[in-house]
Amino acid sequence: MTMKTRPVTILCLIAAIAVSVLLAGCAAGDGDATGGTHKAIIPLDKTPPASETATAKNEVRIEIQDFVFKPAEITIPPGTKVTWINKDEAPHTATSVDKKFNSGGLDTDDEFSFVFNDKGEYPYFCALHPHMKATITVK
Ligand SMILES: [Cu+2]
Repeated sequence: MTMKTRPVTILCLIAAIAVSVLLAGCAAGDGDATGGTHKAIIPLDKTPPASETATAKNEVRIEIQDFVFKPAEITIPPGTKVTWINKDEAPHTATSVDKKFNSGGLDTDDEFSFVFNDKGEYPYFCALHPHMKATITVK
């Protein structure tokens, strides 16, 4: 009796091991595939902000005070970063006539920066007080 039962027990063990190896192999393969695609996406999202800040060579500040951009007319070389700061109690914007830039509403002491890389004339105004006009010339 003992001689007949042993081969059956061994066959059962081999079958059980084979099934568990197959299941484990499939599960591990799925995990690697999804993990790999997630990692590949992350670096692409981080590249644009770094290149924007790296292009600024000089920096100019324009104060908005008493409903006037000071200075209202400036000439700068390409690659200059212009920062507007609102020194009034009232909110203002720095809004490009040609829609090249738009600060949105700036409250007291709020700042907005834009890097001018291309030569040209950039007239702008305050969207809240359209009589406030100024121009940046890049050459
Ligand atoms: Cu204004």
